[in-house]
Amino acid sequence: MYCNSAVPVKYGFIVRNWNFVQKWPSSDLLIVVDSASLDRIFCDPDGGYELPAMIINIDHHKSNVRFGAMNYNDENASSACEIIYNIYEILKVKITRAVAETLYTGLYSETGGFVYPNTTSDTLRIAANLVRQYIKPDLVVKQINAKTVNGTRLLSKVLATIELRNGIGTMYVTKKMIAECRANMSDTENFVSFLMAINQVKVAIFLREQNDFTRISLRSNCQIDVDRVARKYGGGGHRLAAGIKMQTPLKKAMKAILLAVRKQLNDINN
Ligand SMILES: [Mn+2]
Repeated sequence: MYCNSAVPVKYGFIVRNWNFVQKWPSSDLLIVVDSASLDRIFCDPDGGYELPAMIINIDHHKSNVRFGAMNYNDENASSACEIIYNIYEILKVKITRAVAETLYTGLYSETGGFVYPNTTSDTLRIAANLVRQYIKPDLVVKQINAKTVNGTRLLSKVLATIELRNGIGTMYVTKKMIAECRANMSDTENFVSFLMAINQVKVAIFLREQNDFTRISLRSNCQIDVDRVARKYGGGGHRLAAGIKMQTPLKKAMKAILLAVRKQLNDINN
């Protein structure tokens, strides 16, 4: 589901990835969404969490390790929301308007507004059904794309860091830039698409400075499999979009990732 924290539901908990879970009350059921492995959802993977007996794993990452007692994994689905819609259909559960908005948000966000190569006829069919029956897409999209002034100022600073070298585009954001604009790290969520939109860019690399590591987002235009590059550094994702949490400062991370991507591009061209 499209949420950034653990969400209590009627019979258990639904969690999405990005290491937000510190602890949860004991429950019988855990539904994990959009996370390739269980350690993606914990703040501290060695924290001795007491897991419920029943875990349901709903995901579309190729790298998913099937950690659930039930695994609904489909790497051809555009998004976890696409799989969830299918589950609703199979179970004949009525979709409420709030659920429809959530599902549409997931489809829209994960396909970059229905333009990334993961957009399939299934994705569009589901989106069409949601629009026909439940939602007004313009209102939902307006909410998704709403930007703060400070976030937009930050964007202009980040765009100014763009460099292009042989089809590889890089850009970065530092903690200082965020502080200067009084923005938040969450404002940078879709910035990488601006880099990927540049016509010469085959691979886009967006680095985000964190307290003691660097978060790297990778996007590919089809030629290289960025999931493979990311996995070398303990990250992962999809062939055309992947991420890494690199335990090095930004400059060092930039060097390492540039080298790895360049090597991958060379291997393909030779
Ligand atoms: Mn996803």
